[in-house]
Amino acid sequence: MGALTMPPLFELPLTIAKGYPARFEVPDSLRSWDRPYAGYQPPFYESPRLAENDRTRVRGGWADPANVSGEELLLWSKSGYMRSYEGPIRHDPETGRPLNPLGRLGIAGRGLLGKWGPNHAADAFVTRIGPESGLLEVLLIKRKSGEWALPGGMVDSGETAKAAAYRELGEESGLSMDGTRPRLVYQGICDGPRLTDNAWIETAMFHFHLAEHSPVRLATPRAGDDALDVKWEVVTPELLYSLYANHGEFVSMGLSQFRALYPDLPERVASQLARIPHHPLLTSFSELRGRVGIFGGSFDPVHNGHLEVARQLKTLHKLDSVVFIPNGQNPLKEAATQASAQERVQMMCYALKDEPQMFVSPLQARAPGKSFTIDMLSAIREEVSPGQANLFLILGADCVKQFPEWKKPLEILDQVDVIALSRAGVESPVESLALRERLERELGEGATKKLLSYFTTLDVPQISSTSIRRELAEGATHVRDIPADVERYLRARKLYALRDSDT
Ligand code: RP5
Repeated sequence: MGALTMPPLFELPLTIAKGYPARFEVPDSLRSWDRPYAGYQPPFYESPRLAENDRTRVRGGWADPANVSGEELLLWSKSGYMRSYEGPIRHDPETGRPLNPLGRLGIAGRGLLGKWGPNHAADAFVTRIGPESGLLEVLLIKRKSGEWALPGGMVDSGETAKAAAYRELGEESGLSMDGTRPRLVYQGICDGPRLTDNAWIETAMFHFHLAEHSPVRLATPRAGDDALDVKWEVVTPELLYSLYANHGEFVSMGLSQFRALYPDLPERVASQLARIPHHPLLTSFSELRGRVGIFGGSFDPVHNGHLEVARQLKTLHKLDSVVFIPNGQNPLKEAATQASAQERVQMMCYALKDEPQMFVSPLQARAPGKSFTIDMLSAIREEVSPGQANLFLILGADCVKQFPEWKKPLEILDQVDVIALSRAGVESPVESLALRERLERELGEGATKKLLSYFTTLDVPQISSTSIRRELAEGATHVRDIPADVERYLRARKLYALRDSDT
């Protein structure tokens, strides 16, 4: 059977929870809050359970009050009381209500979710090599809806996400993970039937892999709390598609990182995992090992030239993985015809879905305003030490020329190796003696040597995002040089097209 492809996060059809009114239908091209949509009139819905559990009126209540003023909601996100993994929270300019980072979902209010804005959850992705199957198995619980899911639940007030993952796992499966160190796989928004325009679920998913000698590997799980049943199940592509919400995507993300972490898996498991769709979204660097290429840029949109550069560098420099990091953008300054940072990450997810060991990080896309390379690298270094991974920063010739003007260039060179690029057949400024002398004057001899030590000339086609945007704006019916899934996505969203008639 051919490999099934896992759609990147949040391109799943939105489901709807019991009791909710029908969602106001939103075309993909008007999903983003950046695009004006005068006719948008979603129904307002809040379950009566929220008022019954109002924390300001009921002891132990888990819901925010309904009548919080716009000013107060703004204050909650300014003070950090309301906090999102996805970056700064946007608010509706009229009501002050927090706006779902996924865009318009067709229902206003909080639905069944207690908190305005992010409702924090934690999920446990527990794996073992099955004693009988000899294959990788995942622990699943049956939700009340009858769907199978990863064990997980809402984070209690004052509790950390990691503690919640341990607790939920214990409550729902009876298994205690003491002694097994989990790895953070994903932090961010989670699809599901309960999401609305003003309230959403964000989860932190932790991977517990039970080693051969772990006593828990052979323990029998017992369903508890709100789980109807619990089981170990061999991981297959079909299983992933059947799981609750986008838990299947979380599993595929976890396994993509797991493969990068354990390249020497037993052969049966390696061929089992080769059938699992690759999920390139990487929200934590802690799982990476070895030689890691860091490829920043605007990728507006990503095209085949970017992919070819990454493929060639991966082979030439024996990189274990390449992480693309689309740069951020101030949402207030976004031009109407440019893709938002979130959309550029999404396009990259499509572009990399058949490129195992290539990932896309939303690190910069989630950072507000202008973000500097040194800050990005320091954030990465907080998660992955030099002993764990060697970072190779991939820089085009123009960036090399400007490098001395960057913020803290010498510190950058302390943190990483640099792969300076030029294209075959074009005389590169990087090769010119004048440039080398200027760099030596401005950076010193040792730093210049480091900057140019992996200088690489590649034979890649000349493709530019600017000309792709121009072609689209001029109404081209087919654009060469971008992956088909990226083209499908940007057309559905009407990105880069003239949009006068949309609103
Ligand atoms: C999902 O809802 C999260 O991934 C988490 O598993 C779950 C939390 O909700 P409850 O299980 O508490 O309903 O979206």
